[in-house]
Amino acid sequence: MRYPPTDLPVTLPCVMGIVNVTPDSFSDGGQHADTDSAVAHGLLLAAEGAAILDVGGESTRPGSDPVAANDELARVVPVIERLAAASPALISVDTTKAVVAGAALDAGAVLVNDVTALRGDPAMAALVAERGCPLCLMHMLGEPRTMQDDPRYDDVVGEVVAFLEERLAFAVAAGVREEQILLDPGIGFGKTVRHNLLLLAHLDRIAALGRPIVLGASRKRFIGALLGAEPGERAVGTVATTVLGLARGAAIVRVHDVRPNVEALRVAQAILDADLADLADGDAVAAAGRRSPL
Ligand code: PMM
Repeated sequence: MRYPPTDLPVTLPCVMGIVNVTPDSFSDGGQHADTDSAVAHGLLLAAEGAAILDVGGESTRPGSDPVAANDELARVVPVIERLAAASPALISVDTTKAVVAGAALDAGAVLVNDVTALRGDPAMAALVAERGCPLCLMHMLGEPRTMQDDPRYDDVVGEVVAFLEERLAFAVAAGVREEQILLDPGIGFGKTVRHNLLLLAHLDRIAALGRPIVLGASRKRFIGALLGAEPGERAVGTVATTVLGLARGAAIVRVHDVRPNVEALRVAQAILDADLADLADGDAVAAAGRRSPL
C-alpha cells in the first residue's frame, strides 16, 4: 500500500486506540474517567497493537456541552504523562483548545487531533505551527450540541472534500507543514446514516487530497442503526468499516476495540498487497481490467 509522506513516526496503516477520560462519551463514557483506569486502558490498547493512543477529555457526542479548559487539563495531562512514559505507542490529544494541546505536547503527546479543524480556538493554528507537530483536521457540520439536528448536504462527499481541502490550505498558510497534516471525514459529526455510508463508500475521493486519512467510525450510531445493536455490540460492524476503509485509502483507524481491528487490518492489507504485486507482475492488459478484490 502507498500512503502520502508523513512526519508521523508510525508505519501505515495503523490503529489508533481511543482513551476517553470523560464521564459521558457516547460509547464508553465513564468507563475510564479516572487517571488510573484510563492509563490501564491505554496500556491494554497498546498491548493489543494500537500504534497511537488518542487521549481525550471532552466528549464530542451529539448534544454534549463544552468542558472548561481546567477540567480538561486535569483529565488528560496526568494520563498522557503516564502513558507517554510507560507505553511504546505514540500519544495523540483529542482537543479543540490550544492551552490543552500545548500542555498535552509538554506531557509527551506528539499529535494534535482537533475535531474543529482549527475553527474552534483561534490560537490552535499558531500553536501547532510553532510546535511543528502532526495535526489531524476533521470535518464537522455545526457543533456537537446541535450537529445531529437534521444535517443536510447537496453533495455530502463533495462538500466534505471541499471543506478538508480548504482547511488543509488554511493550516499550511498558518505555517503547519503539509507533511504534518492528516485528514478525517468526521463520521457521525453532523451526518445521517446515509451521509456516513456515502463518505465511507467514497473515501478514496478524500484520500485523493494527498494526505493520510484518519477514519473514526468505531461503534458509531450509524452502525447501531444498521444492526440494531448497542455501542458495546458494534465491534464487528466497526471491523467492516476498517476493511472497506483500508481498501479505499484509510491510513489510520480510530477505534475502541483494538485487537479485532489490528487483525482485520493485517489480513486485509496482505490481500491488497498481494493484489498489487500480482498486478505489477502480470500482463498489463489483463491487469488493466482488474479491480481490487475488496
Ligand atoms: N470521533 C470522536 C471523537 N474524536 N476524532 C477524530 N479525528 N475522528 C473521529 O471520528 C472522532 C474524533 C467521537 O467518538 P468517541 O466519543 O467514541 O471518542
